[in-house]
Amino acid sequence: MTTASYPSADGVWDHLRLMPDAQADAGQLAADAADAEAAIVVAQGRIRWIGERSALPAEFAALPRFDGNGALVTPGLVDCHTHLVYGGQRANEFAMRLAGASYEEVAKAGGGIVSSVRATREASEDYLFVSAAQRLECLLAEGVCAIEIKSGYGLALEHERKQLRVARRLGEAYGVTVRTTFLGAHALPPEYAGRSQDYTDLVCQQMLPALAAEGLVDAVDVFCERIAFSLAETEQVFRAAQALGLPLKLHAEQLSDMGGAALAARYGALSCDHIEHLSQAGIDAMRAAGSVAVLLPGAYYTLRDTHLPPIAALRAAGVPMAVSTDHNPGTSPALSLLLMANMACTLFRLTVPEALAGITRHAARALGLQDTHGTLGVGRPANFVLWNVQDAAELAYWFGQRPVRSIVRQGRIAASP
Ligand code: DI6
Ligand code: FE
Repeated sequence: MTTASYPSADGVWDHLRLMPDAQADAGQLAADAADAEAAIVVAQGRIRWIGERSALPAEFAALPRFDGNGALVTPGLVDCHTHLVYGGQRANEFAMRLAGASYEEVAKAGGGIVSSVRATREASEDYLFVSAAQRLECLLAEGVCAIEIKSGYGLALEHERKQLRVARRLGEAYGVTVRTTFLGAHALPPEYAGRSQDYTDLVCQQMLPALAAEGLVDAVDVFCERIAFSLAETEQVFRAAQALGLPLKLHAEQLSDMGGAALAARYGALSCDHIEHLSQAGIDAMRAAGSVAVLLPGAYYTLRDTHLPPIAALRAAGVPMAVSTDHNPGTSPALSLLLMANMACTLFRLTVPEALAGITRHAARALGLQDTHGTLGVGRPANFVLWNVQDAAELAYWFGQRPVRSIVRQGRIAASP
């Protein structure tokens, strides 16, 4: 299945109800979604017009019609934090943990992140493509139209390259917007045990410049944590990324408050992710920098974490909150963004509108894609989803259901009954 096999979505998408807050420019549709039926005109793969159907300009009257039958329409979903490309899986660790093994015991038994590094290094590029494609298809079937994919299971130039190449190939094959993030500073590879500084130098001086020169890097991320990279090492990577003009993201304050978010904000990071242990100083710095807070309830759930991210303080500060799967084989084997929206509500107490903005508008911002994705607006690539639901709240309410009616991705009909 490639993008060429999807039919064009050009025409009038009629009898739609717009999700509240779906539009880039709130002024375009006067009446609220619940009251007025809307239409969206797609031309040459872009949104040409959007508004109340009764106001559809005559010039579009003769275009092909797609009857939405009153379906709710949302912007295409955006999954803004994933580690989708890796070898193997780690279900055995799940079983070990259920039997009482600690994280250290799992690691001693050859598990943990290094087991995924081993499997990724052993895997061919084609194997990685096929296995990640299966996972990507789950996310796409639920209406994901843009996705971030990180490296970080290669931890050596050729293997990080392999992961990022697969991420690019997935975007081309499926006609989905893929943002690649270089996460060479994810863990210390076994051959660098005890030589963290040497590995950080390698990341900054060799891996990152080489991969950036190959056009494989859209952003740079670091796992800043006691068990991963220090604040000083994180800053070193940030400097290297900044010198190359690349935007930054950070795995920050997941297990402890390292002050990573404030550092990332100082460097103008697009987002700080996880942030269970984020301090008020970190929140203030993020607000000042305009960084997005990316919430990852799948990892919180899998790790049976009990330390909630500071949602009320983030809300009070007006920091935009995104919600993502954090799909990875160790701490979040999640392949449903709608389930993450549900968990963000039940576990983190987001409101439904916050959760829905978290998987659309704010997720796009976390990737620097706010001008093209996450909202509906004239001139944007046509990325939207028609849902068989009465109420937008149902998108966060059901779990295990996939109430998709049609998906328009990059101006093509990627799924329809
Ligand atoms: N934070 C996480 O929770 C994952 N990576 C990260 O930076 C864990 C990845 C793994 O266990 O494979
Ligand atoms: Fe992650």
